[in-house]
Amino acid sequence: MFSIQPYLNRFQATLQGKLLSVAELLSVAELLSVALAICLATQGFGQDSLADKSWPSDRAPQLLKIATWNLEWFFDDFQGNNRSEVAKEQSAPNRAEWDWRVGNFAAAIAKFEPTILAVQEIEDRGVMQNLTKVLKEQFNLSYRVAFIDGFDTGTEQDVAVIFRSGLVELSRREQNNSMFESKEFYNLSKHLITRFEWQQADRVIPLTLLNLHLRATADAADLRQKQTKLAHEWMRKAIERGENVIILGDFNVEESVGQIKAGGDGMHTILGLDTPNPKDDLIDLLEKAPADKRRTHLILDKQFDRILASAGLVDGQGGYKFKNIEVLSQWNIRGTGADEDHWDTRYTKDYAERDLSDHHPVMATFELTP
Ligand SMILES: [Ca+2]
Ligand SMILES: [Ca+2]
Ligand SMILES: [Ca+2]
Ligand SMILES: [Ca+2]
Repeated sequence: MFSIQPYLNRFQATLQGKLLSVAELLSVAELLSVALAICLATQGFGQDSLADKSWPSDRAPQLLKIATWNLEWFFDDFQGNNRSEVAKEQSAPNRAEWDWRVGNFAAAIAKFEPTILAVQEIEDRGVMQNLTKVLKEQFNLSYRVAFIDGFDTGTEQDVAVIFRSGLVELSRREQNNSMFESKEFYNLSKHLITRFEWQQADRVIPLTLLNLHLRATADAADLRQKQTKLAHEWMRKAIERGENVIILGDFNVEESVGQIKAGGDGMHTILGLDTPNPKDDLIDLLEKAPADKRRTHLILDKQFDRILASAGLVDGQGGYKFKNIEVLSQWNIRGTGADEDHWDTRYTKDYAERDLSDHHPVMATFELTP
């Protein structure tokens, strides 16, 4: 009987031979890239070394302006991509209302021109692209969007970052199993890590930024505390090594500047003050705002929105030195004053009077050190 098997075997052997040689080639390439990585690592990848002279990083801006703003249910009028009832309810009621919001947020952002703006309560990448399109077309400001879909299926809210320059990497992190089983941590469904690098002469200035939206309401303090523990743990080693780290966003914390204490609402934890090593501590920049200008909420007398920085960004060792922090309520409040009824009139208030969000933008400015 004729059998095809020997031919098949020969074919397979030939194929394997070829695959093997491809695999061998690959492993040589891999070895080379590992060797290259080791060379780069021994040269150092820090602030004072240039990893690759052929591809300098984006030019370091003289003023690095880093802002955070909770855009309050920044959801477009298309509900076909929403599943949860609350997401549908909170979406813009129609295209005209959505265009109004996008246009007015863009106009506000154009007033303070942040290098990096971390945002919370946004629907998805698409709404951020709506915003950056208007920033470009109407205000001639180029921003790009950094976004990774999160896991808050209840609200469908996400966080994102828009930026003028410098982005080289973005990611999200997860707890490992031992962390999960310890019950000391609580998942951060809304977070984004972005890494930036800027070039100043022969120096590369890196920055790792963690944008957070923590659990809301006073009774969630226990969960929020566990979320802050996770956030700090993720950044701890980088802070210890003296790298430039910023954690910012809507922390929803009840603790105001000056009221922070161990076992409180998470501020003590996220600032690294629970760990004995002072090298993993961060600085709450809102402390440096005038005492009567720290409120970040439109309706509540709260300081929910914070920007925390590693020591090198305050003393200037990191390539940028902290200059000032401002709560920019003037670009959020419109008309004659803050709308006390904002939560009930977000889409019905007179356009001339209507405020943009229930949170104000907060911006920290850093100056390039010579
Ligand atoms: Ca939608
Ligand atoms: Ca979403
Ligand atoms: Ca510490
Ligand atoms: Ca108003």
